[in-house]
Amino acid sequence: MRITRRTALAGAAATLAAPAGRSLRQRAAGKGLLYGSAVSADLLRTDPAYAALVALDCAIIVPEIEAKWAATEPEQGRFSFAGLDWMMDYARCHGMAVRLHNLAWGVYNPPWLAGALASGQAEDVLRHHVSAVAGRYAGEVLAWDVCNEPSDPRWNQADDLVNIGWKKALGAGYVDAAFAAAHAADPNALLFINDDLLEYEDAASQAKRDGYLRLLPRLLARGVPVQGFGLEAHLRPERKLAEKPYRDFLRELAGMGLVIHVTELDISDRTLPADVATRDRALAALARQFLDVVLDERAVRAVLTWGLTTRHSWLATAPEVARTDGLPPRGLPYDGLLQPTAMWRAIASALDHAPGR
Ligand code: 9MR
Repeated sequence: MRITRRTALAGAAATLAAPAGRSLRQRAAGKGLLYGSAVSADLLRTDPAYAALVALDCAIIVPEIEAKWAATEPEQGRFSFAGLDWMMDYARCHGMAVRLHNLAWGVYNPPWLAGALASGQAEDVLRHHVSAVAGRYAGEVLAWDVCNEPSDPRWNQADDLVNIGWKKALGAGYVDAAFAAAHAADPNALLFINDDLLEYEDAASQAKRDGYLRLLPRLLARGVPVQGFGLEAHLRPERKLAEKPYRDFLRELAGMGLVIHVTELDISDRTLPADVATRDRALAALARQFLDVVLDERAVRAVLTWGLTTRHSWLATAPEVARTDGLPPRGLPYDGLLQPTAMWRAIASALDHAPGR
């Protein structure tokens, strides 16, 4: 179904469970920020109450799946753009910006890709894919996650890059090749590296921050067009945030001229007690603590949660983040019944208290 102004308005008219007062979108806009969420084209089409909340609160969306390799090039040279085309249309009708995710990652790749990378075609395959996918939406996209989760200190790689298929085939230069192809295909999109597990006090997070402070200057010095850094922020209440080192890290990124987006904020309540009030207090406190630190940095221009409601979220299903007692998770702005959570209120309040930019 193509989206028209009429269907867009019908969605917005569906019963809203949203809190009275200003939406997250409006609160963010007042500070020169974009608030938004990861979304699914299928769910936007089939769940009108969810779609109405997205239309209300989001000024920016990112497809959770639709722009990944397995979705866009399921067979070599055969591209599939139905989901993404629909989503770009949806964003245009609702006046939303779009982030697209992603162009080079070690996960959610189609089965044919490993063989193609191993058989010496890697550079052609990468260039062809990036030019077809990023080229199709050129001029319409605010930001592309070009390389997703390229660094992982647990692999202890001298070049700070995790050894995925792209690196095995092309060496560390796969990052250069991906960014060059993305820039050629869509010179207007901001090109990002996006990564997780950067915010804690533990040695792994510290090593990862240090790794990026080595890697990024090297990339920039050789002219790789990295323009943004995405902080995934899949937070865990049992791990302590490294407030000061994290602030310093963000300052360093800003000092390199990078735009920063919070790209995938959510909180796993897996280790919290069952009691809803206790859980909500912990989730709200952590969301607020994290956002207060991050929003103090003026290079941060967008905050996206990885989903708007736990009705549709990996927090409910993925074994590494879901609760073991089967209770529905609460670490997103709306619960499974689309009622605003304590996290909605924490995000709203953090936006209200953020310095303008
Ligand atoms: O939430 C996404 C899940 O539905 C997919 O199955 C999975 C594999 O594509 O990716 C999940 O999203 C991930 C994102 O793309 C990158 N950062 C971590 C996210 C959660 O695993």
